[in-house]
Amino acid sequence: MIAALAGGVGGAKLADGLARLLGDKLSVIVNTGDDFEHLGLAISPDLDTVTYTLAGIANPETGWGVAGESWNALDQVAKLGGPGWFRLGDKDIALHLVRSQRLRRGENLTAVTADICARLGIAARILPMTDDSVHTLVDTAEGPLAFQDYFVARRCEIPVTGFRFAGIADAKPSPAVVSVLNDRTLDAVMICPSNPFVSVDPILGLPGLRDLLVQRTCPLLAVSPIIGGTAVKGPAAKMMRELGLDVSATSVAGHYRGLIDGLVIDTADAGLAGTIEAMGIKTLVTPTLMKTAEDRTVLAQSCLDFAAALRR
Ligand code: FO1
Repeated sequence: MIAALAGGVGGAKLADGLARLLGDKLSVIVNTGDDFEHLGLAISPDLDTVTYTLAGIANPETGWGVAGESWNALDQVAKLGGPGWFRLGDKDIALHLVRSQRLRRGENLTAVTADICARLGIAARILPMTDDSVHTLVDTAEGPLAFQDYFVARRCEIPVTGFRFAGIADAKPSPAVVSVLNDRTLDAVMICPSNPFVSVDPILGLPGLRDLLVQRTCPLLAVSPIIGGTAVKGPAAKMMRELGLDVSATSVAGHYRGLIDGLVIDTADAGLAGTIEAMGIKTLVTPTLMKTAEDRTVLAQSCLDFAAALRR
């Protein structure tokens, strides 16, 4: 049994590699700090990205949304004076409609997600980190921005000064997440190559979650989302720079220091292994860029082998 912590596109790719190898022996715990209500619909961007990716229907160009989309509904929304900045495709809207209706009827996000995953033929368990509301706020010189306003509407252009997760103090990890992390048969926990600040920190910041990880009896490893001084996708590198950090796998190691046993870094960063090992973190140097489906399974297998070596 393996648990993976994931956010958006990069995390979903490794989760997909793990899912191809492990099937129902994998639980993916997903960030919901990006969730928001839009056009009256409950949108869970990271859950959607992981779900579509594991279902094999993700849009290969964007990484988010559904492959082969049409945009009739959104075009009509814009024509009627509604917001067109957040791109909801016709197929994608179906998921938001079904989820929103079921949440309104009183089901929780974990149950709704499980049913949608079953209907899409996904064997792995995809678990929202919480059934409670947590909203990531990005602090900027212009004041705090809601995450999607920062990410999509403002295209991550405005420099960040920090992050907050509104509601997190009153949120709980879902019972399913607690049960996975408490499972004594768990072989490893893996932090996918997701943005440490806005994808992984909301998960780690849930009350009690870090304690569950500290009490684990299996190795905890992370995969660096920074390769050769840059992020493969998304604003992680830009955020590091704006926060005054060195843009490197070493900073990722520093971020997770005291929590992880091992860090997987790219061959481009082989020269950093010594510094990271000196922090007390075992290091695996291997290709981490996932361009093809095979890259995903190869990296997933390397992570499983690394975890097995850390167990010994
Ligand atoms: N990301 C964008 O950059 N532009 C969009 O218009 C957009 C729409 C969208 C719709 C549904 C969904 O599930 C995700 C969507 N994303 C979009 C991705 C998403 O906002 C981000 O990737 C995550 O929040 C960051 O992990």
